[in-house]
Amino acid sequence: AAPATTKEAPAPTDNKKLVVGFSQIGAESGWRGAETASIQETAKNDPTIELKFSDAQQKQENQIKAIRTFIAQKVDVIAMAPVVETGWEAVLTEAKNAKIPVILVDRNIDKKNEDLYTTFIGSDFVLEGQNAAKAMVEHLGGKGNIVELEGTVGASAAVDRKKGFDDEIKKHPDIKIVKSQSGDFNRATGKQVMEAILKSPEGKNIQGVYAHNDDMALGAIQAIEEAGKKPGSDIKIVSIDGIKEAFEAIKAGKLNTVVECNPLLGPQLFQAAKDLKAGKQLDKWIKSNEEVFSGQKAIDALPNRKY
Ligand code: GZL
Repeated sequence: AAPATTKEAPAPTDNKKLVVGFSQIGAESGWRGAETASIQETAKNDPTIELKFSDAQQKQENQIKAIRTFIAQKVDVIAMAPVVETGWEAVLTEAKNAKIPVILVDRNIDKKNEDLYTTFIGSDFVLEGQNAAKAMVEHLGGKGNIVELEGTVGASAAVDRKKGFDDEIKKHPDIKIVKSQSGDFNRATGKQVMEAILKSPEGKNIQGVYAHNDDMALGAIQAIEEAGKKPGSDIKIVSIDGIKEAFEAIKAGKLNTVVECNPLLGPQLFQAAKDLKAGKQLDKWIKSNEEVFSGQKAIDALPNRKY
């Protein structure tokens, strides 16, 4: 007779996993891709976490739908990167009524709705804008005309990076922002906007470009080169994020300063979710600490950059 097989005793049922629903904006930039990878990898490597991930393809209504689905699925925690600051009151009130805590990641919502989320994990965008302006002032020697490529209209990262930069530039009367337009945090759109500006009357006399993220800066660099000018020397360029391609552009002399904005928020997100479920009190803002990179400092940092 066949030897009796010793059936493995069923593994003890895992303690219930912590179920986190995450509504991601989309895949508009290298930074966004790095953030998605960080969140998905952190969850994959943590057996106590179940991640329900939704990509909204840049549409707020898709984020709202995803949050409603998470509520229906009775997830433990809802997390999201809100594409814009407004329009969240109804759906986040539904989450509150369902007693599901909400964690904001990398973008914030209107201050008037701050009772509708537990914590914001992300950067100080006003400070990033100020740091970008200080670098630009230095690169221009205190005078010149600037083009500003803004992020997604209504996104907290764009609103605050603009505020931080423009308020700092106002202290320098010989520096003028001659054109400010959204490139939607996207490389192709940033390039198209820069091409059009270079062809316009203002475009004849530009000494600097401030881009709210590296992807639009890299698009602008292409447009400047195609217009026969030298990015990084004829036109100084300052951007925010710190993706590897921006460090490589600094090394190639085509970009002058990048202000780092940390996308590797997976570990902080899931730690905050666990702390919440353990009944711990979270700070209202879990702030990312970041650096500013130019010249040799950027070149030396390049080999160690993780995104
Ligand atoms: C910043 C994030 C921004 C990045 C862009 O926290 O919201 O969105 O700077 C991304 O690259 O599109």
